[in-house]
Amino acid sequence: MKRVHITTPIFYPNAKPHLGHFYTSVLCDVQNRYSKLGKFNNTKNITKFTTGTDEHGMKIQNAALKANLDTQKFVDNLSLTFKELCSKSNIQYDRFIRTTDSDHVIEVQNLWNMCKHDIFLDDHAGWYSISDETFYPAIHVRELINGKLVPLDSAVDYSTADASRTFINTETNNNVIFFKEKNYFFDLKKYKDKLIDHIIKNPEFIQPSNYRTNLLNTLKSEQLMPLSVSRPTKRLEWAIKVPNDSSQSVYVWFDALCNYMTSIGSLNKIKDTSSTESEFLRNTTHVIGKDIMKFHCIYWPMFLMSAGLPLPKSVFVHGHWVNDGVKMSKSLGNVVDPLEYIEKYGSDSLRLAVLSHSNLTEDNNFSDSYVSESRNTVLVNKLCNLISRSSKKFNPKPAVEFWQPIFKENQGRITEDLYESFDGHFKDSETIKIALKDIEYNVNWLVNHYETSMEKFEYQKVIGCLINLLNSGNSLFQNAEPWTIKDTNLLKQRDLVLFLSLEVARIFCVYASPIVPEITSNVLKALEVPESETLDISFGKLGAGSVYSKQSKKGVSLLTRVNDEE
Ligand code: ME8
Repeated sequence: MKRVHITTPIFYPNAKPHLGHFYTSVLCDVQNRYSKLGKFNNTKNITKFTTGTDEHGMKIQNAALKANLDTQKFVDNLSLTFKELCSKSNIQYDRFIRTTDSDHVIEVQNLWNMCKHDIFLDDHAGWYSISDETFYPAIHVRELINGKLVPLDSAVDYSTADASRTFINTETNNNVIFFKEKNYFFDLKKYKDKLIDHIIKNPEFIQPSNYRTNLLNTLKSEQLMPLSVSRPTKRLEWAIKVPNDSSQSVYVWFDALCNYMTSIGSLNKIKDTSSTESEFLRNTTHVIGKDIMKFHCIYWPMFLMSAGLPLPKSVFVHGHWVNDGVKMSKSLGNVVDPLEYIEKYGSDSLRLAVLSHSNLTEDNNFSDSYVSESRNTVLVNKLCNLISRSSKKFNPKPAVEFWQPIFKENQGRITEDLYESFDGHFKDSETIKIALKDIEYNVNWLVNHYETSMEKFEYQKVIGCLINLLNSGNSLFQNAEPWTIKDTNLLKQRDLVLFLSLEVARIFCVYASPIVPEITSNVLKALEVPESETLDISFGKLGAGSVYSKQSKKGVSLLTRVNDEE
């Protein structure tokens, strides 16, 4: 039994959540549900899945001011919208952390004290983006004059520039302001070689590998100037105070990254290497968008090294959802509201849609049709219709009672004589046999590749195989035409078709349960599949109870089509 910790970034509650937040959260929820499933080798993990909101900093302070609301009230309201998204999307976290939680405030100050030997006070002059909560070097800054971006003049003192002038950071196209003040700094350079060494020796630390290569190149080539980790309190009031110096407030990213420890437990417990908290920290998987790699793959490991704590196991990085090639973001206002789709198509459909049409390494364009296709084509036409066709007109109970013991005896395999039993009795036994072979092929793929694909977040591959499995189950049913069989000598063969069709549905539901938890859990209950056997693939696990029988009026409530025009 292993303890694993899975985290989403904690999101800025300066506006309602959008599809990007939904996406990262679903990636994590699927991993968490998968980790909790009993594996083929019967090991189960104890998991801690944490998410939450990043509530301090100038960005939030300014947004509250603009909304003319007390800052605490402002974050209380918006934080609830992120919680609501989780509950409506079936995102089952163990802790929803808010950086204004009282235990977190204490842990940030504890972490600061543990890193104190690498922190010093100094003068600071630089270009700050409130939207990114980051300083940028002058070389990436331009002044917007008459619609043109003009490079800065190194001879000019920009600290006196009046507020009406506009400066832009060319990396993110967000506005920047010149600040000249005293800040505390963290000495990044000191940990550069150690971090490079760690990344090289632990290929699983940053995944997928394209992001790892990019980060290594950046890390090797950059000078790594000291990182400013505080702001004067007179400029940033909405923040945690630096221990023993209330004139300075902790930089929002130092505060935010520390959530990954608070959400496990107190630093005192984490420090004890024999504690369960320490085991959770060592087995942490962070899932993040590529926009915040620098913070998670450079700053965070360096803070941990400084505090003498173990590094997380891995950081999985994903690309962005884009609209006409531009990243969806709150500040650009080009976002998709996940709740609109969940209301219309259900959360399973949106989960399946984003996971079918994305992989971690690429940016992805979103289309409405992905969600309706997931609902109507996959969940309704392929899954629910297969269950309905094989159990509504017929009573599947005798089929299960007859075939289940035979499959058990055969160790859940489709034997050669089962193939042969279709010969001569069915109109098109060759096509039936091809469908049966496809069922076997897809089931074998799952046995051999499911675990590794899930662990690498390659959900798209798994979904591809699961859909092929449903296609082969439907093809078996369609070509065998069980509804035409009246000859009593052929009833066992007809029942075999019903039994295999429902087995295909059961296997789909077992393996798709982390991805589409709502419909699969309903179907598995109706198929009376015992909990403890959830990842056992062998045929014959179908429960002998009613699946969807009109006669008994019991059964699963299956999904119906949603009209796209509504
Ligand atoms: O950066 N496509 O919060 P944030 C895919 N508070 N994912 C997207 C996305 C998009 N278009 N837009 C956002 C912060 N995301 C900090 C994090 S963690 C210690 C502090 C997702 O509200 C993606 O995971 O801007 C991205 O990294 C995160 O939301 C940024 O959310």
